[in-house]
Amino acid sequence: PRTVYLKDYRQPDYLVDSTRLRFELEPNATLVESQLKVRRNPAAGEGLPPLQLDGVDLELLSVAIDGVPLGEDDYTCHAEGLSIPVHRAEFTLEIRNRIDPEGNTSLEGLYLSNGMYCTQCEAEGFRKITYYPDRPDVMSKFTTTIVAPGDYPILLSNGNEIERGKIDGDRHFVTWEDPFAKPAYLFALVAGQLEKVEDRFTTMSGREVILEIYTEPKNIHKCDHAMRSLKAAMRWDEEVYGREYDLDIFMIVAVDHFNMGAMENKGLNIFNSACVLASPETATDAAFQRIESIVAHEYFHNWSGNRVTCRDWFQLSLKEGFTVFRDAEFSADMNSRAVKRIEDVSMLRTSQFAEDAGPMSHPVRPDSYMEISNFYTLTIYEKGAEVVRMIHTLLGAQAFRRGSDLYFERHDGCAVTCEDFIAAMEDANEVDLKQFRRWYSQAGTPVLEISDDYDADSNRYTLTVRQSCPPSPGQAEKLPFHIPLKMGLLGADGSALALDADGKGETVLEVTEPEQTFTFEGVPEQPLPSLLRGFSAPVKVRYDYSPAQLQLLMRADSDAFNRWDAGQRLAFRALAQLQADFRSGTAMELPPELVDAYRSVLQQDDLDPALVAEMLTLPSAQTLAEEADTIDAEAIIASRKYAEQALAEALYEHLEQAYRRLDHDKPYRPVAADIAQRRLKNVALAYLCVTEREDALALADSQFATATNMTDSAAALAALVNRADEQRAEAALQNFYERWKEDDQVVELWLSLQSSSPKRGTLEAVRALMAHPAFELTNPNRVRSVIGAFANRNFTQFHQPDGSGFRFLAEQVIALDKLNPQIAARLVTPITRWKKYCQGPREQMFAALQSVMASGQLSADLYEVVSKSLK
Ligand code: BAL
Ligand code: ZN
Repeated sequence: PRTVYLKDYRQPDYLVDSTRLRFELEPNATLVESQLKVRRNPAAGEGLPPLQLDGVDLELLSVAIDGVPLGEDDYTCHAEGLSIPVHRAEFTLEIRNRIDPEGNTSLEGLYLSNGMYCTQCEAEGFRKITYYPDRPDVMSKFTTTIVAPGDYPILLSNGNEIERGKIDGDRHFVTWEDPFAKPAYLFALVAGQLEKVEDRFTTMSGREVILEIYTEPKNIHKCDHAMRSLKAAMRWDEEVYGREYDLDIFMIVAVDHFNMGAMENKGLNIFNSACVLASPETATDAAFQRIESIVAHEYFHNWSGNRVTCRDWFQLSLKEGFTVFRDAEFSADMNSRAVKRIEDVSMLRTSQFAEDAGPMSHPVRPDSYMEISNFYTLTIYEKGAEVVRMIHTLLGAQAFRRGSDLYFERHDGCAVTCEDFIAAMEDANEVDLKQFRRWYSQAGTPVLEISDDYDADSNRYTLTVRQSCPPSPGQAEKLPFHIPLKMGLLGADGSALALDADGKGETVLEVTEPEQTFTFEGVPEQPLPSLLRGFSAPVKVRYDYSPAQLQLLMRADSDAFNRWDAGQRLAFRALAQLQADFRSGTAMELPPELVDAYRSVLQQDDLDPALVAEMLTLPSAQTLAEEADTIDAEAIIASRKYAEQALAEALYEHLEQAYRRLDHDKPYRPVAADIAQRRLKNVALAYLCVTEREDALALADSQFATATNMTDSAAALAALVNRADEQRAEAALQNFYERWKEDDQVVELWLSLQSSSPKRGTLEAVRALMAHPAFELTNPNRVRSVIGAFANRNFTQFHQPDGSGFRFLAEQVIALDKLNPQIAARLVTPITRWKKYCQGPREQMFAALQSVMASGQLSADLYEVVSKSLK
């Protein structure tokens, strides 16, 4: 495969003012007719170079220019598209081609999912539908006619419906017109036997918009939450960003076979069923919250992505980082702000930091790629969102809004760059973000080493901050970043100390130098610094806190995020010591301060129960692995297991009280206060069951038998699967499956609970699940629920010392690559991090990765990841 470089970007030679498409749907032979009004791009230079169109896996039937058919010698058709000589600066191009939706298992382009036609075009899927300049800076007005037999009653595309009717015999058609110019990646088509839930939304200017959610008939009762979330998101975007919806109709369709979570096609969002369908009986709180945030994310793209789109795919974070920031703020407003932040930061620290330190490390705006699908990463999305958040922190909410207003106004209808986004922020506020731009171009996670000094005679306190950033592929040396370091100071009793004469209790230090000192005058006592409040920058902070200082921060910091973070640091210290003990063969013993700290968290009645739940949760094995210089999986597993057991035993009565105190009979509502209660209740239950005591398992049995919502039911099942004996766990699993086997989303939960269980999810059990009728290698959700859950969420079984987990993953990746390269390339990730492991697993992972490379012709997707990881 070829490498594409940002530095080679050139404007498109030709523009497409309008695109008319006509589809005659047939499972194996869909006819696609296109009519493009093409025009030489005056900004691209002189002369009339050949028109280059992208096209993959297409059967070309005919080409005509201005109504005159071209012969086969009049153009060149190659594996990646068509090259057509051009003689006029403006012309109409007509192309007919055939495609095979049924045979399309890559789930890019047009394909069939449970008999429903649907599309996925981002990033480069449109070229699997027809020949086209498939690049985001070619924006065109689309009109789409879909012709299908009568057993496909619902025919949808982007924009507004303008015509429908019957054709010969049994067939019918619908024509859709999208008045907004868009790149091909935002095109969508759906056809099937679908039912819909309908609602209305009145926009801030008083326009009425029709809202429709389509699903298979059996799921029609699962759309209410998505509809509620959609309306909340529409209102929020008006209130917070001044953005109004622009078409008369907004549609969402749920699809079972989908590579991503969802897709923001103009006016016709297509969703992975798992990210849109929910009912209290079948979906957990986590699923409800995920749906709320993804529905909002896709809706927000209508402005940050569709109205203003990306010039090229190197700019992907322009729309994704900004939109993730927008959806995170929306979720924070809808739920507990602190808990949302903790969840996002946990994920970033565990998975994005690992990506940033691994072989696929890349800047938020990459310089090159082989296959763009590999760059839908945590770095582009989550770190990209952190970069936007830092601008928000540096400028403040009002100035940020001025910047976003200018950005939308200046670039409406255009395909632009990350540079344009920053420039709008600068121009609207007369600020200089020159150095800040390095966040877009430099990869790796910066480290802040912080030390301090207090001079009691002068009441002067100084903080010294040193920043560094480890090398990453292609970037040995890094220049200093511009880092917002939000902080405050605590006195010995935990009260906030004033940072200046005005009594300010919190500030944002702007770290810009390799080493920098910040001085605070008039500090009356030796302070305790609370650093990087709210995780104000995606960096690692090293400061030598004592256990007592961490306990004080846990108890008294005004920043809820840092209270949690102090607890994590305390747990980290303890777990690091336990790992050292394990390695040296010393008996493990939990430091009493960790037990004390967790006990007082359980006793603090004024805390949000969701925050308590987070504070009681030990750093995951994956997080410990990310933090380690060399990963010793055995020591990590042993230390965590020991710590969990010791905490559960030491705090048993407190946990039981917490469990019993929380309301068990409330009718289900997916609202923050109730979610928080259920979360704490179920964290307590999980801890109690760690002891494997009969009275704890009896609580799980009872909760499992009486639960009226999936959150409680799944938590009880997980406790039994992870802690009860074989027979008891099996009985619960059987019972659950019999009850829910017709429900796809619940079956996926059932699969993933088993695959991710350290006790039940052995490799043998995972192979057995793959032989279960519920498993399907062509369905990404099933693959993620079984193979993905095993490799990413079952640290214990995946890292078995014999290396069998790694070999298994390699086998599955090889098989999957032939069906769905995007999924294969994503799934291989855990073994690409071989360099960080100690010798045994390092060699085993490397060998597994080599076996993938040696297995034959790899897709471009998989080849890029594997070849970069073997280096
Ligand atoms: N654009 C791909 C799906 C998403 O990020 O919304
Ligand atoms: Zn997105």
